[in-house]
Amino acid sequence: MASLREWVEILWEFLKLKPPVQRPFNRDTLKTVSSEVPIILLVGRTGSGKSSFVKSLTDQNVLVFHEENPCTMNCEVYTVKVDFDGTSKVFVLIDTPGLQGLDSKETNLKVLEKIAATLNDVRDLELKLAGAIFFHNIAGNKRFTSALDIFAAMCGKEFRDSKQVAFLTTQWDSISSEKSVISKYGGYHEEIGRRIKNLYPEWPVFARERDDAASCKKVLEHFSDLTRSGDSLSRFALLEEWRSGKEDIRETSAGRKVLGLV
Ligand SMILES: Nc1nc2c(ncn2[C@@H]2O[C@H](COP(=O)(O)OP(=O)(O)O)[C@@H](O)[C@H]2O)c(=O)[nH]1
Ligand SMILES: [Mg+2]
Repeated sequence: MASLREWVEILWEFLKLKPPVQRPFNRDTLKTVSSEVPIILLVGRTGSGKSSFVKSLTDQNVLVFHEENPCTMNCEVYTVKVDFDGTSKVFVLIDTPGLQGLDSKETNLKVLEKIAATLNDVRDLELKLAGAIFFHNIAGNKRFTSALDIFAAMCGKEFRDSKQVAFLTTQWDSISSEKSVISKYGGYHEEIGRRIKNLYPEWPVFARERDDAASCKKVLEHFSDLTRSGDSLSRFALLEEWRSGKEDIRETSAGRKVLGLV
């Protein structure tokens, strides 16, 4: 007969083995969405805070990066409800697998493939892409240009040169325990802002001081204010090029950027 302690251990093992709550397939989530709901693509290196951004806005089970779970290898589609001064607004966020350095060609191509396939579902269901956010973890690798170049190629000139793209720096709290870290590190924040403005003058630059919902809302507010005219997805280069190139990701501008061909 097992002792109480052994029973507790058996129960604990059982709980640990319990599979996480199944989320609907991305396409099933998208089928529930009306065409008015802004859909936003989240892109950046692994560990840049994409999944945490979603997690701070929802009770759903969101996989965030840690040692046992190094990276999400699939796009995940989430519907989130955000409250703006008493009015709630629904957004769809597409969490994507992390881009890697330029030497991880195969991984980066896989990431592009997953993004193209998910956006193709969005297009099939006649939904529109309201925008894309590029994430940069300021406490991590300061050189973000390779992932940013891949992202820029993915968007294509027309989409990229619009206000539909935002640049978001994250995890300011991890470099300082002081309150109001942005004001302390404001110099660096402004420097990034200047660099981005030189490259892509239309993009707003936001900062997440800490992993909270308020900083996510500020960013999403930008997209909810945009008047979405026309079919923005047809201007998103990765999807258009992928479709016209018989679904060969290597033939897209972003694929060629990953392969070092441009
Ligand atoms: N201190 C701090 N940690 C954060 C913040 N945002 C994310 N993290 C942590 O950074 C790690 C990577 O975040 P994750 O969202 O999984 O990155 P992803 O790979 O881009 O999806 C996780 O361990 C998070 O808990 C933040 O604003 N502050
Ligand atoms: Mg993630």
